Amino acid sequence: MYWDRKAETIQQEELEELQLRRLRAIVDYCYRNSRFYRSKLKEAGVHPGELRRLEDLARLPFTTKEDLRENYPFGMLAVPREEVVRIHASSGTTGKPTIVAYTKKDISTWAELMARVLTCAGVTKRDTIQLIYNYAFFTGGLGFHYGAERVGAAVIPSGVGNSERQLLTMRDLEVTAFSSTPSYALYLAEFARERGIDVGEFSLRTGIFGAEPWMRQRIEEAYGIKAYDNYGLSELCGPGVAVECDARQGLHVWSDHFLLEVIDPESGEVLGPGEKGELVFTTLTKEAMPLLRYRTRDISMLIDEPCECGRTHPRIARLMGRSDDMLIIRGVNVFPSQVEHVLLQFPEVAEHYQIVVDRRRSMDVLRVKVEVTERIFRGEPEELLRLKRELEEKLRSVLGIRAEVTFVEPGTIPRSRGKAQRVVDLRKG
Ligand code: DLL
Repeated sequence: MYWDRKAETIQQEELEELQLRRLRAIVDYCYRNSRFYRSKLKEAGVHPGELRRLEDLARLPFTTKEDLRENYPFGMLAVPREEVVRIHASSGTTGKPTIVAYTKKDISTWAELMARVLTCAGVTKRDTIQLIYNYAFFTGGLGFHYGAERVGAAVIPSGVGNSERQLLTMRDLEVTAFSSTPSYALYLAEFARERGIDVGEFSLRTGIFGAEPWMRQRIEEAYGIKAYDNYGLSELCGPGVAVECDARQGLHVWSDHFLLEVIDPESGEVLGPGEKGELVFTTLTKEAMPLLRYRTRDISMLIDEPCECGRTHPRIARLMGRSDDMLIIRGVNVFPSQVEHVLLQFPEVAEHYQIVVDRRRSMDVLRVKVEVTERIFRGEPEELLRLKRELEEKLRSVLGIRAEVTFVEPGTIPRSRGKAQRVVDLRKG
């Protein structure tokens, strides 16, 4: 099932022609309308007219989050202020926030891409979808909202918080689809379990999750649904950049609107399919804040094989981490996602964990605090010891360094309504 069959199954050659046409137009547009890009392109010695092939993209300079911060709030705008109809912002955990602005057309394109996303996850006008997002600066709420309305589903804008009411709504209104951060989905399932409510008995059928790394199996089991991964970031629009189809063998990137490159984060060199690197996007159709070669810091790789769903848009593997999430522990590169991957293989472990890095006598130490299930926590000490040993062994073989596992009581690792805070690095203080 497609939302826009023609756009989603466009032939490779035609897609590349469209991309080149749009690329030339957007670079020219940036040159003419954005002071930031005019000077950046001049500095790099590139004139828009010189772009003849898609490969010429590699001649353009990168844009970074730093550029957005330095030009806060409106320095990246390519339209007059009166053309802006919406502004979202990132949380700004590291200093100034970054803002994203949209024109009327940008909002409409976004809704269209979200309609494709929702259709990929099997959502139709016959569905009732509950959107459990913070409907504020965060792009998750309104992004999904506009897309679901476009699809014609009945939308419940339930926002975050008040878990009891969320569950009541889900049950009484016979909700068939929902979307939230994966952390909140897990929290809500736990909240229900503690009150003896079986969410698996609700009418739910499908769920769409993203915004942070997540474990599919736990969510699917708890709710009895099929769960789809979707990827996006505020700077590009919000959710709506890439999504899994029914095959769930990678996420299709809507490449008629976002031109993707995968680069080596150190050298900036463009990598080929199957090579792990940083995702870089050029927006092909954005008006208010177009971005050329935007470095996301997200790590994944290109899957360049035809997909059984018939969509021709290239796929990326599920995200493997962020280059700025990478911890260097005793000289070894450790991604939090590697730890999560190991934990997921142990059914005795609950979905909540925290990675703590500390320094003891000038040596880095890695500790993984994990919640185990109630039965294990109260059970035989030998069993706990065996589990600890197995986990530590597996972590050591995957990470290449020793990690000390400690078990904590169920319910003691902080829960999040938004994105979870998985890493605590005490070395910096
Ligand atoms: O998280 C947009 C979004 C909302 C995507 C709802 C999906 C669902 P930001 O707050 O700007 O935007 O955060 C973007 O979140 O660079 C990734 O590091 C991470 N991220 C997004 N999707 C995924 C995913 C939204 N599916 C940042 N898996 C990105 C892992 C993800 N990480």
